[in-house]
Amino acid sequence: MIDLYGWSDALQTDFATYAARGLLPARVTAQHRGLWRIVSPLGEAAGRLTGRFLSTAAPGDHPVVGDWLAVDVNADNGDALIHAVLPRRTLFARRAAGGTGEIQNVAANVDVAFLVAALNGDLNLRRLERYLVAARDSGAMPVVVLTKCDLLDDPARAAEPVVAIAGGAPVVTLSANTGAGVEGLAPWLRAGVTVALLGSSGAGKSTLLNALAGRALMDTGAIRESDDRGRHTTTHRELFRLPEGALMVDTPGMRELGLLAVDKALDASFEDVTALFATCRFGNCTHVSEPGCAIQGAIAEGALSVARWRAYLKLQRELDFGARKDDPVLEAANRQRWKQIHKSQRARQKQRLRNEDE
Ligand SMILES: Nc1nc2c(ncn2[C@@H]2O[C@H](COP(=O)(O)OP(=O)(O)O)[C@@H](O)[C@H]2O)c(=O)[nH]1
Ligand SMILES: [Mg+2]
Ligand SMILES: [Zn+2]
Repeated sequence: MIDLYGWSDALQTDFATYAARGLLPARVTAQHRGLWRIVSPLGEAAGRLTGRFLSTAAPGDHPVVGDWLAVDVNADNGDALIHAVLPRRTLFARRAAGGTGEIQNVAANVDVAFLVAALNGDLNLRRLERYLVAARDSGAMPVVVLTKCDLLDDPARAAEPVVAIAGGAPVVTLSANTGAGVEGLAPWLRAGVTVALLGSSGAGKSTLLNALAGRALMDTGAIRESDDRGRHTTTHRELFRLPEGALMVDTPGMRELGLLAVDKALDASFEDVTALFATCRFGNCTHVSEPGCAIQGAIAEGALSVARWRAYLKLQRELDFGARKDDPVLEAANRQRWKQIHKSQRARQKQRLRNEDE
């Protein structure tokens, strides 16, 4: 059962100490107030945290959708007690709205982040840049998904500015309504791969999920429009199994995506900008008015847009501010996470090269 939800031999190895205590592995598929819907080898169940977990864990350690757990399932009523959250391979988090700086974990163990935006209306490049940084920082692979191409005469042209800011992330243009372009997502919709849908409300996330699933798993804006009883759209996060075997997490739109990334994730998303720094005449160039500044030069030539340069500065300021607010422990954890991500990336790369050799 949990094999269908992405359980792997590597996870089984990590689980050995819990298995020895008689606990079962389980994955979080949805989260409600103080209650988690989980799947374990015994099927679906409702899980609660043990008293010990509640009294010792920080809120950041509480389970979120996508987490792997060690649980104890009560054979009589099927309820589960959550003893532990297994180490997270990736974690998508944000600074919550309202300036409190509170960190909110959104989804764990996501392999691929679909950053969903509608091609029609106001396609906001600055917002996408922000999502790209957050996705890279989570450890997941970002893929930009541009929806509603059926509403445009020339969708490829509308997608061009997005390709320019995507920092090498794949960009897929599609329509969930007509099915055009949906096959472009196939490389990531493989068995055991966890994909998260992220993006503004109304972008078409739930419609895409339903189209891929072949049935209405989540309410969409379309239902709300045709139903005057006011059924609402996505208000919670939930993980579903698609027919091809991929796991997909739908999320409600986030009005604000406060960043808490490390500089590396920002730089990876803005390689076109950061590559210029090395070619400024002065090593300590502030890129404002120094002679021989490569940034100002690129802007003058039209090779770099002022809007993109400003976006970089804005996100960097936000990160500096965030880093100061963070406690050092959190910052250290963040860096540790990056180290691990890079390690596994290197391992994957090696594996790939080895496969090519064979
Ligand atoms: N024309 C068109 N409309 C779409 C498409 N995908 C979604 N929509 C509409 O966009 C609105 C918002 O969709 P929804 O899936 O609820 O967005 P979400 O908030 O991101 O989950 C609804 O009215 C959908 O019918 C599409 O591919 N083409
Ligand atoms: Mg939705
Ligand atoms: Zn400069």
